Amino acid sequence: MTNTISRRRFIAGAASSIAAARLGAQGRSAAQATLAVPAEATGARMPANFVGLSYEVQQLADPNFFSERNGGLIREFRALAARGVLRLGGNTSDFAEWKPTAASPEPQHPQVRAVEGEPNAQFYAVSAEAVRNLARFLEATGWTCIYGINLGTNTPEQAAAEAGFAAKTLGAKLEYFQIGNEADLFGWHLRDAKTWSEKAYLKEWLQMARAITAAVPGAKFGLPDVASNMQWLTGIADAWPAIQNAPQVVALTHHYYFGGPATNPAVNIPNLLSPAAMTRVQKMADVALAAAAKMDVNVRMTEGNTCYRGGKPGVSDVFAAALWAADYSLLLASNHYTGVNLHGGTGKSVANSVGGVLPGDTLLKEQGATLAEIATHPHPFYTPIATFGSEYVMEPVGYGLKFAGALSGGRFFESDFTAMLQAVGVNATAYAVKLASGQTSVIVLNKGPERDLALNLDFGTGKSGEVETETLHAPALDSRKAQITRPARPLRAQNGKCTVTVPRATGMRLTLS
Ligand code: BDP
Repeated sequence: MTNTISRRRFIAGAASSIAAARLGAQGRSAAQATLAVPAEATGARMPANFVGLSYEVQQLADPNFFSERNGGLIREFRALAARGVLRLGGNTSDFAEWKPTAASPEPQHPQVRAVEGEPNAQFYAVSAEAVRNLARFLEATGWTCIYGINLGTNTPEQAAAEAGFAAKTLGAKLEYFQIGNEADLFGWHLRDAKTWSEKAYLKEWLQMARAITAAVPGAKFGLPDVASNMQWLTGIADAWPAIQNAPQVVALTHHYYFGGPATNPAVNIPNLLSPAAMTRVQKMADVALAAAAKMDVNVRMTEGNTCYRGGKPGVSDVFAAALWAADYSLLLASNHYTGVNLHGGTGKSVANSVGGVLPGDTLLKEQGATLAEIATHPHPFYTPIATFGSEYVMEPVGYGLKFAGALSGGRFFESDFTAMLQAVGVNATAYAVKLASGQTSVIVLNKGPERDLALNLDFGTGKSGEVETETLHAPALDSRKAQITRPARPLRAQNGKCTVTVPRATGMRLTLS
């Protein structure tokens, strides 16, 4: 891939500055590094609407949630990004039933196999009113949506009826449909594990997508929205050319959670922020990009977060999650992903998606937390926008996404800043883009708690001017609060060069004006 080639070339060019930086770091508490921004931005473009959130479809069971009257939620969406993509899906999406009018009868539901230790599946209705309100909510936020249709317990007729109404009502605010959530896990409860595969999925998917396309000419789709089996993307891309009369697919999609569940001791701050965590993301991205190239479509990370089954208190809801989210988003953006949707929503909808209880609550109770203490945590623990009573609050993980989102609309400079920083012994990553305005903007994430980073940043010969800085910070990695602030006075770049210290456990954005 050109990406890799030019990255290697850049490393070779930068080898001398790495060596110099290594020497400089010896015997000091701050690591020293020099990053030189290449002359041309030739990497991925980060779409203007890159930032995304993912919510359970069950959230639509309350038509007042995504509604133009829900001012607090609208405010937080807008604070997160001026343009973004709301993805509706999650486990609950495979138990939704379409209810076009108040008098519509409940459809017959197929038998769903009971899973030991889990409550029975709960079906719920998505009404026409909820879809109408969703359209107005999107209008008020400036966002668009990816609309999830039930595959697990649905018929092509019902799917087409719902999609027809959604397409008409959402208009240009509909990015595309997805059919089924994490179908790679259907063998667990919704299908026969012995016969279920990506081939069986594709057969069912085609039947539904064709029914939807008949109702919505030109309907667009993302697929397969898998939990983790990346081979499905490869298998689908290989099978695609032989499909006659194929529905219009615009994106390959998948999910990624760092780990889980909350009771897993490996889900902790050092592991979350370790370079190895991002190496795993890169490996998945390589598979997704190769499959997408074969199909000539985009890739999107439609769902993910720090810890599955609703998140982990003290990991998902603290500042470490902000640094993780910023790094994860920018790594995917620099890998040509068109967006990232961090999962969240209300405690009830996400608890319903994972069997009724959030393991993070069980953990807190075991640790002796009182109900009042438990109530200070967001529910679910990983949600970017939390609900506390009637208030909506942006959580640290949301701040991380917002911070990364500031590079939206830019084009990446291809470089391996991250390898250079790690070579000087600091757990930091960096990304640089040329913004749509023509300005160069660099984000440095010094994720480790140990070392400050003394950075010599070179924007390029002849480029002088003010350097605006913006900092993503908190008192500590396990702090429940995150902040994005701007110092009163900007820095100055002389002949392209400026020097700055990025403190440990801090993100910094530097923009040359
Ligand atoms: C994903 C599901 C979503 C869950 C989430 C979780 O799609 O519905 O809420 O995991 O486990 O796999 O937190």
